[in-house]
This record gives sequence, C-alpha cells and structure tokens, in this order.
Amino acid sequence: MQPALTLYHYWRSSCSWRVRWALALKGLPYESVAVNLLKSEQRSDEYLALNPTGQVPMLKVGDRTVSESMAIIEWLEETYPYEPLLPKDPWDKALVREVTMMVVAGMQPLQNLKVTRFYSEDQKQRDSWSQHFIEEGFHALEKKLAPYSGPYAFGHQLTLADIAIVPQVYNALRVHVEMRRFPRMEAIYSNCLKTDYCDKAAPHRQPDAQP
Ligand SMILES: N[C@@H](CCC(=O)N[C@@H](CS)C(=O)NCC(=O)O)C(=O)O
Repeated sequence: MQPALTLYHYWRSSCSWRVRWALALKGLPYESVAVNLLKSEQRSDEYLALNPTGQVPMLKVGDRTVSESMAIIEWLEETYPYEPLLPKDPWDKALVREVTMMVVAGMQPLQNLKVTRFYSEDQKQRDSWSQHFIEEGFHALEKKLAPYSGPYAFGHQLTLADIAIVPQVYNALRVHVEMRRFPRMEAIYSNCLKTDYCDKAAPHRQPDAQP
C-alpha cells in the first residue's frame, strides 16, 4: 500500500490544477497544503528545504517528494494505471505529449509569476506579455487540433492534453485573451469544466481560494 499523499499547491496555479485533476480522476485522496504564491511562501526556507525549485505543485508521498506537474502525473499514471491519460498507441501518445508540451514547456513558463515580475513592474505590461505568448500558442494549438472533433482535444477520450489546455485557458481568461478567437480551446475548456473531476480540481473549488 502507498503511504498517504500530500499535495503542496496554490488554488490559482495552473500547474497545480493539472495535478489536482489527475488525482481526482484516479480517485486518490490527499492532504492539501496551500502555498500562497502572492505571499512568497514558495520561497520560504521551510518550503525550499522540501522543494528547491520554489514552485508548486509538489507531491509528498510518505517521506519522499516529487515536483514538476508532468513528473507527478507520470508517477500517478504508472502507480495507478486506471483512468489512463495517455493512449496506448505510440504515435497517438506522441501526439498527446506534443500538445501537452506545447502548453507545459512552450507557453506556461512564460507567464510564471517570477518571469512576468522580472519582465515588468506594470501589471498591464505583464498581461500584454502573457497575452502575446498565449495567443501565439493557441493559434498553433487550434491548427494542431483541427483534425479532431469531440468534446476533448483528441476526440472522445480525455487525455493529458486536456489537463494541460484547460488550466492554460483559465490563465488566458485572467489576462483577458479574447477566447472567441480560439473556438477549440474555448470548447475544450467548457466541456471539461462540465465534468466532475475537472470541476472538483478547479481553482474556485479549493479551500484557499479567494473571491
Ligand atoms: N514546470 C513546472 C512549473 C511550475 C510552476 O511554474 N509553478 C508556478 C505556479 S503555476 C509557481 O510555483 N510559480 C512561483 C513563482 O513564480 O514564484 C510544473 O509543470 O510543475
């Protein structure tokens, strides 16, 4: 039996939402530790001792820890292989990973708090920086996903790609990206939010959520 799971996360963090969603999908209970990014709790000595990246999410399993949302989700996938988030076929899997990485490695890191704060002190400038990279990424994603239809990114099966896209749309809305220009992204977002697991993991459902 696995030791108890503890998730260190922040309600509005898109990377945290990915992991909360995977945990919900697999029906795994966990203890929740809120790390307030706006209060810089991710840079406290106590947190850095556990996770030197100074980022959330981080999963603690017994006395072991793992950070990086994709590493956490892969561990969950391998340890709890039901409700899989990756297709079996190697090519299909590569395509799901491609779209996932477009968001996780290509888009989200550019909107990270420490990046936008370094870029400018002005919130409007930060938002327009984020808009630029989100829009560029969403244009490419709309083209990549054009051959597929159905409620999710790759059709009728929820995959890791949806788990990456939905929190990214949430970030886009926060910086006022005009989502009507990205109908597939918008549809994936609203379809997924209608599912219990995505909704349960959503920012506004978290105990530390602010109005
Ligand atoms: N590649 C990491 C990125 C983690 C990340 O960017 N976390 C953000 C919240 S979504 C964070 O903790 N930012 C803190 C900061 O910028 O100081 C992952 O996928 O987990």
